[in-house]
Amino acid sequence: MNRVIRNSLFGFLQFSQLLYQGQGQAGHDVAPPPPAGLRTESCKGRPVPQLEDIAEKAGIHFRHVYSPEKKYIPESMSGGVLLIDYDRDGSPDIYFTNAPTIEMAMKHQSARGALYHNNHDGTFSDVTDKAGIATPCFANGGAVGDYNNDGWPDLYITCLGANVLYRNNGNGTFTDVTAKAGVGDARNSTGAAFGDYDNDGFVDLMVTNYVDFRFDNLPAFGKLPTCTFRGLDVQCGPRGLKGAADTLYHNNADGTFSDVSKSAGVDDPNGYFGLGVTWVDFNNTGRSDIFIANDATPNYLYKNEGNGKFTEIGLESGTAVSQDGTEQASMGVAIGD
Ligand SMILES: [Ca+2]
Ligand SMILES: [Ca+2]
Ligand SMILES: [Ca+2]
Repeated sequence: MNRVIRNSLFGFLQFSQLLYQGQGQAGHDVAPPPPAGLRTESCKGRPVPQLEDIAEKAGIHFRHVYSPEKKYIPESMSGGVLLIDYDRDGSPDIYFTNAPTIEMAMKHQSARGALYHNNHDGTFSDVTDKAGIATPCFANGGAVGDYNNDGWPDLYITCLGANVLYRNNGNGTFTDVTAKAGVGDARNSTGAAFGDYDNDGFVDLMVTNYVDFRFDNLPAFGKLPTCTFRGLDVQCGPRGLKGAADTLYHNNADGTFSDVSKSAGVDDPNGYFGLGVTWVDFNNTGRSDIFIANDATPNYLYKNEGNGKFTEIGLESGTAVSQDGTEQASMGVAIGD
Protein backbone atom coordinates (compact mmCIF):
# COMPACT_ATOMS: atom_id res chain seq x y z
CA MET A 1 0.00 0.00 0.00
CA ASN A 2 2.88 2.33 0.79
CA ARG A 3 4.02 2.27 -2.79
CA VAL A 4 0.55 2.92 -4.10
CA ILE A 5 0.10 5.90 -1.85
CA ARG A 6 3.53 7.17 -2.73
CA ASN A 7 2.96 6.56 -6.41
CA SER A 8 -0.33 8.37 -6.29
CA LEU A 9 1.38 11.29 -4.65
CA PHE A 10 4.25 11.28 -7.08
CA GLY A 11 1.80 10.78 -9.94
CA PHE A 12 -0.08 13.86 -8.86
CA LEU A 13 3.07 15.87 -8.42
CA GLN A 14 4.38 14.74 -11.74
CA PHE A 15 1.10 15.45 -13.48
CA SER A 16 1.12 18.95 -12.08
CA GLN A 17 4.69 19.29 -13.25
CA LEU A 18 3.79 18.03 -16.71
CA LEU A 19 1.05 20.61 -17.00
CA TYR A 20 3.34 23.33 -15.77
CA GLN A 21 6.18 22.35 -18.05
CA GLY A 22 3.87 21.98 -21.01
CA GLN A 23 2.66 25.53 -20.61
CA GLY A 24 6.04 27.01 -19.81
CA GLN A 25 7.98 25.35 -22.58
CA ALA A 26 5.36 26.02 -25.20
CA GLY A 27 5.86 29.71 -24.53
CA HIS A 28 2.52 30.32 -22.83
CA ASP A 29 3.25 32.14 -19.61
CA VAL A 30 -0.41 32.62 -18.85
CA ALA A 31 -2.74 29.65 -18.71
CA PRO A 32 -5.60 29.81 -21.22
CA PRO A 33 -8.98 30.79 -19.74
CA PRO A 34 -11.25 27.95 -18.56
CA PRO A 35 -13.87 26.71 -21.03
CA ALA A 36 -17.10 28.69 -21.18
CA GLY A 37 -19.76 27.45 -18.79
CA LEU A 38 -17.27 25.85 -16.40
CA ARG A 39 -18.91 25.50 -12.97
CA THR A 40 -16.95 26.68 -9.98
CA GLU A 41 -17.71 26.24 -6.29
CA SER A 42 -16.39 27.97 -3.22
CA CYS A 43 -15.29 25.84 -0.27
CA LYS A 44 -15.29 28.76 2.15
CA GLY A 45 -17.04 27.91 5.41
CA ARG A 46 -17.59 24.30 4.40
CA PRO A 47 -16.18 21.44 6.44
CA VAL A 48 -13.05 19.76 5.16
CA PRO A 49 -13.92 16.21 4.06
CA GLN A 50 -12.54 13.60 6.45
CA LEU A 51 -11.20 10.25 5.23
CA GLU A 52 -11.59 7.17 7.38
CA ASP A 53 -9.65 3.92 7.01
CA ILE A 54 -12.42 1.34 6.61
CA ALA A 55 -10.24 -1.56 5.43
CA GLU A 56 -10.82 -3.71 8.54
CA LYS A 57 -14.52 -2.86 8.67
CA ALA A 58 -14.84 -3.84 5.01
CA GLY A 59 -13.27 -7.21 5.76
CA ILE A 60 -9.92 -6.50 4.12
CA HIS A 61 -7.26 -8.01 6.35
CA PHE A 62 -4.43 -8.12 3.85
CA ARG A 63 -0.98 -7.24 5.19
CA HIS A 64 1.88 -6.41 2.87
CA VAL A 65 5.19 -7.93 3.94
CA TYR A 66 7.61 -5.14 4.57
CA SER A 67 11.18 -4.74 5.61
CA PRO A 68 11.57 -1.77 7.96
CA GLU A 69 15.31 -1.73 7.33
CA LYS A 70 14.86 -1.67 3.55
CA LYS A 71 18.32 -3.08 2.99
CA TYR A 72 17.80 -3.58 -0.73
CA ILE A 73 15.99 -1.44 -3.25
CA PRO A 74 13.38 -4.04 -4.36
CA GLU A 75 12.08 -3.94 -0.78
CA SER A 76 11.18 -0.29 -1.35
CA MET A 77 9.39 -0.89 -4.63
CA SER A 78 6.87 -3.70 -4.13
CA GLY A 79 3.22 -3.47 -3.13
CA GLY A 80 1.19 -2.52 -6.20
CA VAL A 81 -2.60 -2.94 -6.05
CA LEU A 82 -4.89 -3.72 -8.98
CA LEU A 83 -8.60 -3.13 -9.44
CA ILE A 84 -10.21 -5.87 -11.52
CA ASP A 85 -13.89 -6.75 -11.86
CA TYR A 86 -12.90 -10.37 -12.34
CA ASP A 87 -16.47 -11.74 -12.08
CA ARG A 88 -18.04 -8.98 -14.21
CA ASP A 89 -20.77 -8.21 -11.69
CA GLY A 90 -20.21 -4.49 -12.19
CA SER A 91 -18.31 -3.93 -8.92
CA PRO A 92 -14.53 -3.58 -8.92
CA ASP A 93 -12.68 -6.23 -6.95
CA ILE A 94 -9.17 -5.79 -5.55
CA TYR A 95 -5.95 -7.75 -6.04
CA PHE A 96 -3.15 -6.95 -3.61
CA THR A 97 0.33 -8.00 -4.76
CA ASN A 98 2.84 -9.07 -2.17
CA ALA A 99 6.58 -9.64 -2.01
CA PRO A 100 8.88 -11.19 0.55
CA THR A 101 11.96 -9.47 1.89
CA ILE A 102 15.16 -10.26 0.01
CA GLU A 103 16.29 -12.45 2.93
CA MET A 104 13.01 -14.38 2.78
CA ALA A 105 13.33 -14.75 -0.98
CA MET A 106 16.83 -16.16 -0.62
CA LYS A 107 15.35 -18.84 1.65
CA HIS A 108 12.72 -19.51 -1.07
CA GLN A 109 9.97 -18.07 1.11
CA SER A 110 7.10 -16.33 -0.66
CA ALA A 111 4.62 -13.67 0.37
CA ARG A 112 0.93 -14.19 -0.20
CA GLY A 113 -1.05 -11.80 -2.37
CA ALA A 114 -4.83 -11.60 -2.06
CA LEU A 115 -7.90 -11.23 -4.25
CA TYR A 116 -10.90 -9.69 -2.53
CA HIS A 117 -14.39 -9.95 -4.01
CA ASN A 118 -16.54 -6.84 -3.70
CA ASN A 119 -19.83 -7.90 -2.08
CA HIS A 120 -21.63 -4.65 -3.10
CA ASP A 121 -22.53 -3.92 0.54
CA GLY A 122 -19.36 -2.22 1.68
CA THR A 123 -17.65 -5.51 2.48
CA PHE A 124 -15.19 -7.72 0.67
CA SER A 125 -14.47 -11.47 0.81
CA ASP A 126 -11.06 -13.11 0.40
CA VAL A 127 -11.40 -15.39 -2.65
CA THR A 128 -7.68 -15.93 -3.23
CA ASP A 129 -7.64 -19.68 -2.65
CA LYS A 130 -10.32 -20.38 -5.23
CA ALA A 131 -8.74 -17.95 -7.69
CA GLY A 132 -5.35 -19.65 -7.36
CA ILE A 133 -3.28 -16.48 -7.63
CA ALA A 134 -1.82 -16.18 -4.12
CA THR A 135 1.90 -16.44 -4.87
CA PRO A 136 2.79 -15.66 -8.48
CA CYS A 137 6.28 -14.32 -7.65
CA PHE A 138 8.16 -11.53 -5.86
CA ALA A 139 5.40 -9.21 -7.06
CA ASN A 140 5.78 -5.50 -7.64
CA GLY A 141 2.58 -4.58 -9.44
CA GLY A 142 0.88 -5.35 -12.73
CA ALA A 143 -1.91 -4.55 -15.12
CA VAL A 144 -5.43 -5.67 -15.96
CA GLY A 145 -6.48 -6.31 -19.55
CA ASP A 146 -8.54 -8.75 -21.61
CA TYR A 147 -5.72 -10.07 -23.77
CA ASN A 148 -7.81 -12.83 -25.43
CA ASN A 149 -10.98 -10.79 -26.03
CA ASP A 150 -13.28 -13.26 -24.30
CA GLY A 151 -14.79 -10.49 -22.19
CA TRP A 152 -13.13 -11.59 -18.95
CA PRO A 153 -10.38 -9.27 -17.62
CA ASP A 154 -7.03 -11.01 -17.22
CA LEU A 155 -4.22 -10.25 -14.80
CA TYR A 156 -0.57 -9.57 -15.53
CA ILE A 157 1.80 -9.44 -12.55
CA THR A 158 5.21 -7.73 -12.67
CA CYS A 159 7.92 -9.42 -10.65
CA LEU A 160 11.50 -9.41 -9.52
CA GLY A 161 12.06 -12.50 -11.66
CA ALA A 162 9.75 -13.84 -14.36
CA ASN A 163 6.44 -12.00 -14.75
CA VAL A 164 3.17 -13.90 -14.74
CA LEU A 165 0.06 -13.69 -16.97
CA TYR A 166 -3.11 -15.18 -15.49
CA ARG A 167 -6.02 -15.91 -17.82
CA ASN A 168 -9.40 -15.34 -16.21
CA ASN A 169 -11.42 -18.54 -16.68
CA GLY A 170 -14.72 -16.76 -16.04
CA ASN A 171 -15.61 -18.95 -13.06
CA GLY A 172 -13.62 -17.32 -10.28
CA THR A 173 -10.41 -19.17 -11.18
CA PHE A 174 -7.34 -18.16 -13.14
CA THR A 175 -4.78 -20.15 -15.14
CA ASP A 176 -1.10 -19.24 -15.45
CA VAL A 177 -0.61 -18.92 -19.23
CA THR A 178 2.76 -17.15 -19.12
CA ALA A 179 4.72 -19.82 -20.95
CA LYS A 180 2.31 -20.07 -23.87
CA ALA A 181 1.85 -16.30 -24.07
CA GLY A 182 5.60 -15.68 -23.93
CA VAL A 183 5.38 -12.64 -21.64
CA GLY A 184 7.53 -13.79 -18.72
CA ASP A 185 10.09 -10.98 -18.79
CA ALA A 186 12.62 -12.27 -16.26
CA ARG A 187 14.08 -8.90 -15.29
CA ASN A 188 13.09 -6.68 -12.39
CA SER A 189 9.75 -5.49 -13.73
CA THR A 190 7.75 -2.78 -12.00
CA GLY A 191 5.15 -1.15 -14.25
CA ALA A 192 2.94 -2.67 -16.93
CA ALA A 193 0.10 -1.39 -19.10
CA PHE A 194 -2.12 -2.90 -21.76
CA GLY A 195 -2.82 -0.82 -24.87
CA ASP A 196 -3.57 -1.53 -28.52
CA TYR A 197 -0.84 0.36 -30.36
CA ASP A 198 -1.58 -1.11 -33.82
CA ASN A 199 -5.37 -0.87 -33.54
CA ASP A 200 -5.92 -4.53 -34.46
CA GLY A 201 -8.42 -4.96 -31.62
CA PHE A 202 -6.07 -6.93 -29.36
CA VAL A 203 -4.33 -5.26 -26.44
CA ASP A 204 -0.53 -5.23 -26.47
CA LEU A 205 1.59 -5.01 -23.35
CA MET A 206 4.28 -2.53 -22.30
CA VAL A 207 6.48 -3.54 -19.35
CA THR A 208 8.95 -1.32 -17.53
CA ASN A 209 12.02 -2.70 -15.79
CA TYR A 210 13.93 -1.03 -13.02
CA VAL A 211 17.42 -2.06 -11.83
CA ASP A 212 19.36 -5.17 -12.72
CA PHE A 213 19.13 -6.81 -9.29
CA ARG A 214 21.16 -9.97 -8.70
CA PHE A 215 20.70 -12.26 -5.73
CA ASP A 216 24.26 -13.54 -6.20
CA ASN A 217 25.72 -10.04 -5.97
CA LEU A 218 23.63 -8.18 -3.40
CA PRO A 219 24.17 -4.42 -3.25
CA ALA A 220 24.56 -4.15 0.52
CA PHE A 221 24.48 -0.86 2.43
CA GLY A 222 27.52 1.21 1.53
CA LYS A 223 28.85 -1.34 -0.94
CA LEU A 224 29.41 1.23 -3.69
CA PRO A 225 30.49 4.87 -3.48
CA THR A 226 26.91 5.78 -4.47
CA CYS A 227 25.50 3.93 -1.45
CA THR A 228 26.35 6.56 1.13
CA PHE A 229 24.56 9.71 2.18
CA ARG A 230 26.41 12.37 4.17
CA GLY A 231 28.88 9.80 5.40
CA LEU A 232 26.30 7.16 6.31
CA ASP A 233 26.04 3.81 4.55
CA VAL A 234 22.58 3.61 2.97
CA GLN A 235 20.57 1.51 0.54
CA CYS A 236 22.13 1.22 -2.92
CA GLY A 237 20.27 2.47 -5.94
CA PRO A 238 18.90 3.27 -8.26
CA ARG A 239 21.86 5.49 -9.15
CA GLY A 240 25.04 3.45 -9.26
CA LEU A 241 23.21 0.22 -10.09
CA LYS A 242 22.88 -1.10 -13.60
CA GLY A 243 19.50 -0.34 -15.11
CA ALA A 244 17.17 -2.81 -16.80
CA ALA A 245 15.67 -2.18 -20.24
CA ASP A 246 11.94 -2.25 -21.09
CA THR A 247 9.77 -4.58 -23.17
CA LEU A 248 6.87 -4.13 -25.60
CA TYR A 249 4.92 -7.31 -26.36
CA HIS A 250 2.74 -7.39 -29.46
CA ASN A 251 -0.43 -9.46 -29.06
CA ASN A 252 -0.58 -12.03 -31.89
CA ALA A 253 -4.33 -12.56 -31.35
CA ASP A 254 -3.84 -16.28 -30.78
CA GLY A 255 -2.90 -16.34 -27.09
CA THR A 256 0.75 -15.55 -27.81
CA PHE A 257 2.79 -12.37 -27.82
CA SER A 258 5.99 -11.33 -29.62
CA ASP A 259 8.70 -9.13 -28.15
CA VAL A 260 8.83 -6.17 -30.57
CA SER A 261 10.69 -3.77 -28.26
CA LYS A 262 13.64 -3.24 -30.56
CA SER A 263 11.83 -2.93 -33.89
CA ALA A 264 9.28 -0.59 -32.28
CA GLY A 265 12.06 1.56 -30.84
CA VAL A 266 10.98 1.30 -27.21
CA ASP A 267 13.63 -1.11 -25.93
CA ASP A 268 15.30 1.44 -23.66
CA PRO A 269 18.93 0.75 -24.61
CA ASN A 270 19.99 3.25 -21.93
CA GLY A 271 18.57 0.98 -19.23
CA TYR A 272 16.79 3.85 -17.49
CA PHE A 273 15.09 3.01 -14.18
CA GLY A 274 11.52 2.42 -15.37
CA LEU A 275 8.56 2.55 -13.00
CA GLY A 276 5.14 3.86 -14.03
CA VAL A 277 3.88 3.40 -17.59
CA THR A 278 0.69 4.46 -19.33
CA TRP A 279 -0.78 4.53 -22.81
CA VAL A 280 -2.13 7.87 -23.96
CA ASP A 281 -3.01 9.35 -27.34
CA PHE A 282 -1.51 12.70 -26.42
CA ASN A 283 -1.62 14.16 -29.95
CA ASN A 284 -5.11 12.91 -30.96
CA THR A 285 -3.98 10.83 -33.91
CA GLY A 286 -6.12 7.84 -32.93
CA ARG A 287 -2.97 5.91 -32.09
CA SER A 288 -1.86 5.10 -28.55
CA ASP A 289 1.43 6.61 -27.45
CA ILE A 290 3.45 5.55 -24.41
CA PHE A 291 4.69 7.55 -21.43
CA ILE A 292 7.20 5.98 -19.06
CA ALA A 293 8.15 7.49 -15.72
CA ASN A 294 11.82 6.80 -15.09
CA ASP A 295 13.32 7.12 -11.63
CA ALA A 296 16.46 9.32 -11.45
CA THR A 297 16.75 9.30 -15.24
CA PRO A 298 14.87 11.19 -18.01
CA ASN A 299 11.30 10.07 -18.68
CA TYR A 300 10.29 8.66 -22.06
CA LEU A 301 7.45 9.86 -24.25
CA TYR A 302 7.11 7.54 -27.24
CA LYS A 303 5.10 8.94 -30.14
CA ASN A 304 3.30 6.23 -32.10
CA GLU A 305 4.19 6.67 -35.79
CA GLY A 306 1.48 4.25 -36.95
CA ASN A 307 3.81 1.84 -38.71
CA GLY A 308 4.77 -0.28 -35.73
CA LYS A 309 7.45 2.21 -34.71
CA PHE A 310 7.69 4.85 -32.02
CA THR A 311 9.81 8.01 -31.77
CA GLU A 312 11.06 9.06 -28.36
CA ILE A 313 10.27 12.75 -27.91
CA GLY A 314 10.63 13.20 -24.16
CA LEU A 315 13.07 16.09 -24.29
CA GLU A 316 11.38 18.16 -26.98
CA SER A 317 7.95 17.61 -25.44
CA GLY A 318 9.14 18.92 -22.08
CA THR A 319 8.28 15.72 -20.21
CA ALA A 320 11.75 14.17 -19.86
CA VAL A 321 13.28 16.34 -17.16
CA SER A 322 12.44 19.22 -14.85
CA GLN A 323 12.38 22.83 -16.00
CA ASP A 324 15.99 23.28 -14.95
CA GLY A 325 17.04 20.22 -16.93
CA THR A 326 17.58 17.70 -14.17
CA GLU A 327 16.19 14.20 -13.95
CA GLN A 328 13.36 13.68 -11.51
CA ALA A 329 12.49 10.71 -9.34
CA SER A 330 9.48 9.89 -11.51
CA MET A 331 7.42 6.98 -10.22
CA GLY A 332 3.70 7.02 -10.88
CA VAL A 333 1.81 8.54 -13.79
CA ALA A 334 -1.60 10.16 -14.11
CA ILE A 335 -3.10 11.41 -17.36
CA GLY A 336 -5.93 13.85 -17.77
CA ASP A 337 -7.29 16.48 -20.11
CA1 LIG B 1 -16.74 -7.81 -9.22
CA1 LIG C 1 -9.74 -12.54 -20.99
CA1 LIG D 1 -2.71 -4.79 -30.84
